Amino acid sequence: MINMKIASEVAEAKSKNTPIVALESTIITHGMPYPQNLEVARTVEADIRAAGATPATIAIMDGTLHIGLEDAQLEALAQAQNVAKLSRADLAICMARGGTGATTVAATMIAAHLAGISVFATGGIGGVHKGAEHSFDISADLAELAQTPVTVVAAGAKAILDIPKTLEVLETYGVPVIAYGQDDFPAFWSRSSGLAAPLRLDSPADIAAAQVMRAKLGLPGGQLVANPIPQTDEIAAETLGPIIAQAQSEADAQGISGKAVTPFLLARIFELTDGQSLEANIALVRNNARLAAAIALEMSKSPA
Ligand code: PSU
Ligand code: MN
Repeated sequence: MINMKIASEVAEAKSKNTPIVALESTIITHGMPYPQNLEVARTVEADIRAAGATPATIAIMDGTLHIGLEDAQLEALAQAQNVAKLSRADLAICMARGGTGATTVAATMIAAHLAGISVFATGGIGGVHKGAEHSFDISADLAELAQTPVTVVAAGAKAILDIPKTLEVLETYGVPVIAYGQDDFPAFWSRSSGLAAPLRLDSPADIAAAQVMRAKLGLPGGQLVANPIPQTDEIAAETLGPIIAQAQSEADAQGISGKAVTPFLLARIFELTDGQSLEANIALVRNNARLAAAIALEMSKSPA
């Protein structure tokens, strides 16, 4: 038996087989500054409810795996300092020691699957970092997508990553990378990365049917749905390019490595864009939450 607490709202949705959307907590603790992080966490949950699904924000608190957080827990997490950032490698140790930690995409997928939730919305996934040919910095999110059957809705991969290499690794791992409603693979703050996505689907029903078919075929793993940021909220790639390059060279100069890289880059880009990157980030997470709810709704009609 694992120490898992399913929030009452989520438990009710499960028993009625109504749609549920999992949400990660690293975006709250390491991806955005307080108090905007708390506001976003609440708003995204509200978006999912408005779309007819139940949100389940996932985190480890005092050794318990929480599937769905009460508002007071969300508030505590948003303000907490030095929270662990948990991925596949450190989830078990944190729980075994009674610790507290925020879940990345990889750890959230593991937890969602344990709780019987098959759709998850986030901002962007981790991927292959620029310079990975030297640093070997490849997010555990990619290997997770290859083995855990959860559909992850993200706005593509952040432009802080090496997008061509990220797509190559996903292809090697056999992860379906599906652009939603367009041909191009989106680049988080921008609608296009300039690269075509390997696959394209135009409806939540098709995305749900694809995941169900994967399970029927006995194929492990999930799918990455790459949902472009709404047009009105995007930041042009040309504007961001030099800023990302500056943040990256600062990270290199300061010897930032491992888990610290992504949070460092996000925080620097936030400062260097005077908060504009955060506005875009909020808009795209909300957009992803709405699409994830629509996919979850379709999945609840045809359980695998
Ligand atoms: N995307 C965001 N904000 C974030 C992250 C992704 O817009 O905070 C987090 C996710 O939790 C993702 C993690 O799983 O960064 C990737 O970290 P790393 O690159 O260290 O694997
Ligand atoms: Mn990494």
